[in-house]
Amino acid sequence: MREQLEKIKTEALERIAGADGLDALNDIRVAYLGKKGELTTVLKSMKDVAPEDRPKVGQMVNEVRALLEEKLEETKAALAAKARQEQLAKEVIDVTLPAKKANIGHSHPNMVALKEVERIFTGMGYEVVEGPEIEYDEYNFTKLNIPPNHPAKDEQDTFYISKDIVLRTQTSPVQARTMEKGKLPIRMISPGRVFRSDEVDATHSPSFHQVEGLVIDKHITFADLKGTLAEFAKEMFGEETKVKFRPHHFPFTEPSAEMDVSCFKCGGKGCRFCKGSGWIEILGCGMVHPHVLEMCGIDPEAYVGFAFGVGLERIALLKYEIDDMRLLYENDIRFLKQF
Ligand code: 2U9
Repeated sequence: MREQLEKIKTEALERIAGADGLDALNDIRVAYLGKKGELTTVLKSMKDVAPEDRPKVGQMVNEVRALLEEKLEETKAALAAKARQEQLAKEVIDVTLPAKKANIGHSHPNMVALKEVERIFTGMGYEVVEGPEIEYDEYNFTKLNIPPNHPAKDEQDTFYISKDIVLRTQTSPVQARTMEKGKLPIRMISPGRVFRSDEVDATHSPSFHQVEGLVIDKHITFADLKGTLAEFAKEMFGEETKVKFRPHHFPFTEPSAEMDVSCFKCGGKGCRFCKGSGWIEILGCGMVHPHVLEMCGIDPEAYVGFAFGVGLERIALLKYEIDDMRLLYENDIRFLKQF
């Protein structure tokens, strides 16, 4: 019995030492210490041992069991530690590797131009106000002194949602709504998307962007308008930029004008860029029509104002020398990255 126990012990210890994984180790435990394991079988055959030898043999079986259990635990811990190490080695992160380049887009030339316009006017104390793209006919036309039979109201020029609701054709309704709130004086610009039922070509699109400006206060004159817009032109196109005003007509301003800037490409001498004239048309403007003031709840006897409107795409095309408006709507990152 003693030799049999020694043999079991030596064999089991060898197998434990050679175990290459937790599963193999468990198989060894079952083979020796399990219900039908070799050591358990020895214990069951104690009845064949002479009664006086039983305590001694019993003690030997217990010692072998304790030793095997201890070795099994030790080896289990060692194998688990080894497995952890191997897992960690697999998961190792090289923090010195360069990061993957994120594909992050680029500001649109319209946005670059708008930020510049906003910087210039907020610097002069103007507020930036935005409003809805879907508007009542009343705010888009009536309150701006555009009569029911005006050609701008034709379906060929305006997108109608219903008889009374349109996609705004200008951002002026935002100004009309601000005037109605009655908080005076007003110094505001309203940038945003506008819609006109135009065919797409190099200079037209059914949806484009405007920035309109409005100043309402006491004692405002056309000289204020000229000084403000001349300053805007200098900041936007360069200190040497000159401006000139040509009489024009808009229903919402009286008198009205269009403003040209001296060509920032040739300095006014005349070139391909300004079609030889030395001047480039940039915006429309005028003194707010007294009817508009009245319809928006402002007393035209007490208050006066000036307004202007500029197409953002037009500014972007000129400033960045882009010759086709359609390029601004393709959002090709190779194009956008140039600005
Ligand atoms: C109120 C009163 C008057 C806004 C104005 C223009 C002149 C103008 C065009 C420029 C190019 C539109 O984008 S464009 O096609 N706009 O010429 N806009 S004065 O006048 C206002 C606005 C609001 C209450």
